Amino acid sequence: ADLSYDEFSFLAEIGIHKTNHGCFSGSWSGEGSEIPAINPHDGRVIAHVKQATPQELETCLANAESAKKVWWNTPAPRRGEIIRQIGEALRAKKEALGRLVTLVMGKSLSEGLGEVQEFIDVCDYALGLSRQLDGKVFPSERSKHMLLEIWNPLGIVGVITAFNFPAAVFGWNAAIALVCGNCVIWKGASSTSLVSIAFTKVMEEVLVRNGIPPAVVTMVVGPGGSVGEALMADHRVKLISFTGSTSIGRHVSQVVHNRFGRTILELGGNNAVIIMDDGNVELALRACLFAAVGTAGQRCTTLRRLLVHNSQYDTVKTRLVEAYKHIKIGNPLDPTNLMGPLHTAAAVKEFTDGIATIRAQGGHILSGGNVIEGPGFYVEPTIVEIAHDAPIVKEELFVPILYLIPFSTFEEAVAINNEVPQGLASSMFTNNLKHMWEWLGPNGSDCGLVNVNMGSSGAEIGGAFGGEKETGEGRESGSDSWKQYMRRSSCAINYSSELPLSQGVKFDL
Ligand code: UN1
Repeated sequence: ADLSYDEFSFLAEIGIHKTNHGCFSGSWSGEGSEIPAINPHDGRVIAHVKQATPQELETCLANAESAKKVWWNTPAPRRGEIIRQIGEALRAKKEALGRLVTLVMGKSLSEGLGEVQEFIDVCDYALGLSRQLDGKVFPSERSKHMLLEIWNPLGIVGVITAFNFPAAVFGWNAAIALVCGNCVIWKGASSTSLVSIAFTKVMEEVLVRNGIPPAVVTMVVGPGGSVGEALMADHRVKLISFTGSTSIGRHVSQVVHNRFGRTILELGGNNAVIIMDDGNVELALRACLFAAVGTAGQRCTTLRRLLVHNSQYDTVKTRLVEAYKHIKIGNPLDPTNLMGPLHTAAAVKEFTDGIATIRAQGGHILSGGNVIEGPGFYVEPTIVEIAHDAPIVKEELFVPILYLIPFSTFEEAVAINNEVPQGLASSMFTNNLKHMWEWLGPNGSDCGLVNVNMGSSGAEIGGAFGGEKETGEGRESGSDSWKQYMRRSSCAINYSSELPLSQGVKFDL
């Protein structure tokens, strides 16, 4: 067959072959049907992957169940040391892994490398955390009693990731879940399965080198309808961390909560940046360009709605339309290109359907709006003028379409920011302290990520990442997100010779 595999010499370096096993249960297998890995740049097949069957998923879970006690009895600082080694192994292969992310996802090379860097950073973060998984001690109301809390691992954590961040989002979850003493089972998007395979191989090598059962990290590539459903429904998987669309996320929530499992849901965003009358337009334009066009508009934090104060509207509009003419689009492996293709042919259809709906709802296209002819899934980055309350503006189109919306007051801007069902990322450009603090407080943005004088995307790992409303629930990565990957044991200890009851209750015979 016409495989482009041989054109990418870095693939062999990171363990990717022409045909790959799509299941790691402690050893590699793949009994299911074969799927192609398609290069979004030219639509050609890079390599093939043999998917996992539900039976192979079962092997993963059974092996993880037996590995979990070894792992959770490994002291946390030792776990941190092993995660540090995973970070080192990623550093050693950063160039090839970054290229792989770019090749199969289609994001620019700088962003592909950035994903590997984000995984490395969160490994360092987890190393620090490994000596800080602390509980509290409380004063007891009873004499010679002690109240304290101990954080224990959950067991197995399932991580289901999307195509747009095929490595970094797994990294956030895996590094934190592992340092907390959990085993991790990973189901990545099928279309980026080569990334799941390559990163799992890096982790396998480190675990084995340290004498840790490799089933501490297992991985499946498989259809959502069979393998995905079985993973979500399984009682051994105590937490499912899911990244994807709101509609699938709603289903995941129902399946997992129905069995009283836990979820972290990172679903759709509909992110706004507000440029106030005193906002720095130079800064804002640069920030908005990356936030709207970076990753070809396929981040959950992508800027979708740019709200501009009337006094600055015409300037921003003219300058932005001009800037869009200079965005270099093309093969994302060429580092001079800022924007690559969309990820799939389905995304191109989402773009064309979206443009048709925008036109039908009174939207006016200022720039772009077309599919770029030729092989690969390329479209023009697009700017649209449309009413802030048009129905299409309330939806998340996962493509590079930016809505330009004017406003006249701070209150109006905040109301528009908050009027969509999603609540992930937001930002305001202002130098007015009063407006800034209002924006961060209860009368301001209702999103999980609230920025000032920067774009909506590109969050650092140190904060807790996540959103409100239809964006889902829970937080990943930094701050105290680790607590979601553990169960809290509240412990009451009596070291007296008496048995006083709490609340002064008497119960003596
Ligand atoms: C996502 O799009 O799924 O803040 C996550 C950002 C990235 C993560 C995006 N660090 O844009």
